[in-house]
Amino acid sequence: MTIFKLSSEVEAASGAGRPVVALESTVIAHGLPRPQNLETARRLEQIVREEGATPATIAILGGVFCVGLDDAQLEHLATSGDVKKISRRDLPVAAARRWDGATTVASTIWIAERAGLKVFATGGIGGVHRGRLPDVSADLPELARAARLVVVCSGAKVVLDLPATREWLETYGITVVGYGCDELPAFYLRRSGLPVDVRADTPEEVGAIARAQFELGKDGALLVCVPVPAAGEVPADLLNETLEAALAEAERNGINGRELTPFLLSRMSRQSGGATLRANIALLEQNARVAAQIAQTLKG
Ligand code: PSU
Ligand code: MN
Repeated sequence: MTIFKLSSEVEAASGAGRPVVALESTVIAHGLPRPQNLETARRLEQIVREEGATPATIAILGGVFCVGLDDAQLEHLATSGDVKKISRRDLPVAAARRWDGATTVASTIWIAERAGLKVFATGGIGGVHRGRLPDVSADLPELARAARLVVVCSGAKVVLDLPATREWLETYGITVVGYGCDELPAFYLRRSGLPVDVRADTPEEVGAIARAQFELGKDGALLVCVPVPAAGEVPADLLNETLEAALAEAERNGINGRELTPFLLSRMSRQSGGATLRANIALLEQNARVAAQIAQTLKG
């Protein structure tokens, strides 16, 4: 059974030391509504290409861990409705049972590293959830375990307990870079009031820190946090209102586990009249661009 499959394009680029950017697929299958999910998946790949890098969207199809998808595969993920959300714990089951699955940040990191990729772009990472249950996304321990990987995001999703998530990153020694910012971005918001470890203003500055980290052999992904573009930011009042309502509704309906994040994101989008959705797309596009620019500095 062949479990890993690199697309010929990704294999050629990676073999020649050309820049490649990994992209996750949970955001396509479970994070964004139709039809924006497929449009965004295609757009992210296009942006990576515009920056001279090769996109490698990662997903599981028929149990095969695919690194680099063709358009029909992207469309299948976005429209099938029978694509599972695969975190790290689900990887062996997905392979054995030949599932179709979209990979979260955690499982995308796991696959990207094994495919030898160095840069990965996403929207917002998972983290420590609010609420009574100690629900901590598998994204965090996987970020801590990874090595030789730069993860570009807009901080942790604002639905989370951001101070607790920030502490977790510090405890596990994950270096947090603010890209053009001094505060950890809060996904739909540009600021959180929480500090980053260092500010970098150019892809070259990030590349230098990444190369030092790789040379040291230090574990933990290098977490590069890019604030949502100002034009896409959700007004704080609107955000707080919709977030409170979504959290209360999740609590009332007993939504938890892997359902929780997609539930909160979709409720907030509806309640904000699409403002959070526009912010999500804007930050995803920007992160893909920044990731490709960083990948350019790490090629070879
Ligand atoms: N970023 C987005 N939208 C998303 C996600 C991230 O802009 O839907 C996904 C990622 O795949 C992340 C997952 O890994 O949400 C976190 O889910 P959980 O809290 O269940 O670990
Ligand atoms: Mn969880």
